[in-house]
Amino acid sequence: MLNYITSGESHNKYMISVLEGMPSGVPMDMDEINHELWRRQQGYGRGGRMKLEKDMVQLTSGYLKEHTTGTPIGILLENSDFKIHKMPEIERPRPGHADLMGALKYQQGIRAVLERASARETTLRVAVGAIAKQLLQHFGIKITSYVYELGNVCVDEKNVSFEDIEKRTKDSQLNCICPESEKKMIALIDQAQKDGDTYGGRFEVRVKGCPAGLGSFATYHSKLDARIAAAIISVQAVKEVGFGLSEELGRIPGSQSHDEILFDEDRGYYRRTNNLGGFEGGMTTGEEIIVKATKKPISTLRKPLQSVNMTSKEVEKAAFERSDTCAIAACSVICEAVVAYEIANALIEKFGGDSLDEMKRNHQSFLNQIKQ
Ligand code: EPS
Repeated sequence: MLNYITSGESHNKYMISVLEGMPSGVPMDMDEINHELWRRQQGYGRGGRMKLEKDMVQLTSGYLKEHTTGTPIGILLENSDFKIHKMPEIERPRPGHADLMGALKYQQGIRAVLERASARETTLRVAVGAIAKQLLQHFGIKITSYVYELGNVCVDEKNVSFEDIEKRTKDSQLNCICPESEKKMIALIDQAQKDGDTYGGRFEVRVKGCPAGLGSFATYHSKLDARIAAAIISVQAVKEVGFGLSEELGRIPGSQSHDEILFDEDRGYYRRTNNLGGFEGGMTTGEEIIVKATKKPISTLRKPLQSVNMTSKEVEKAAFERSDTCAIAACSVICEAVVAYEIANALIEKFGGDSLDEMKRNHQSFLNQIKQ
């Protein structure tokens, strides 16, 4: 099984992660890993920090001759904006951030909390996800995402294909599939910037090529959809997650909800529709995985909300420091990464984790079994 931990603060010198459980023999394309980090830095509405950083990682262990060795992989990223020891303490917690509860619980001030709670930590999660993606490609599994809602603008297109998403998001500044909607979203971000306000948004993550039978109905912790949901919610500022038609399933009858079962000699069992987003009983059905998520607006506001000075206990406006106006495009890329990690973990759990070749043999044998 895979496991990883991240360590590091937003303005400290290094961010590090250790990923254990990757099988041996997986070719690692460092350009591809760093390209994913670049994707995370994009998106209209990002703040000044992204101009200071050129996020790149080094693999410091578990990697030899461009292949994984099957031992723990060390991941190292250096922050250009290293200044944590010179940064002032903050007295006025920002509503929506980890500031208040973190300071009350750990008693080390707000600075110590926000530096770790910052979404800068997701650099490492994207690096881990990029490594996971490199494993997944050997099993024909691909992941993409797109932003479909921001403020009152919504791309309401049903049945957009995976390939269409890949093609139509390519030149987008917001990882969006519709240029007209994107223009309106950008106008909202511009207005928010003028108003000292921020935006979140909604996006979809898709996984194509996942075999049926990953995860299990047997226990709550073996349900793969539950693991994906927890991983997505753990991404900074994500407040909602769903699968397939998601909240719409609460409004329509069963006859319009469930995906009828068909069989074909070549394909095995398959479905005409995919309303449940690729999961039944916590197991993959072999259809595309469709995850939907909502990110709340960035909580650092240039026109701050009311707060309380933690020293004087006087009512004051919350603190402001440099931040983004909108990071929804980055969030969709981050969530691709955390989904990639969960799928890779389930794949290793099912098909064994010593070497890539062994996994491939086990994978093929299972595919033959479920076609009969
Ligand atoms: C982030 C870096 C941060 C913020 C953002 C995420 O940079 P700085 O705080 O130096 O401007 O842009 O962090 C937050 C949104 C947050 O609430 O902490 C990054 O690399 O993604």
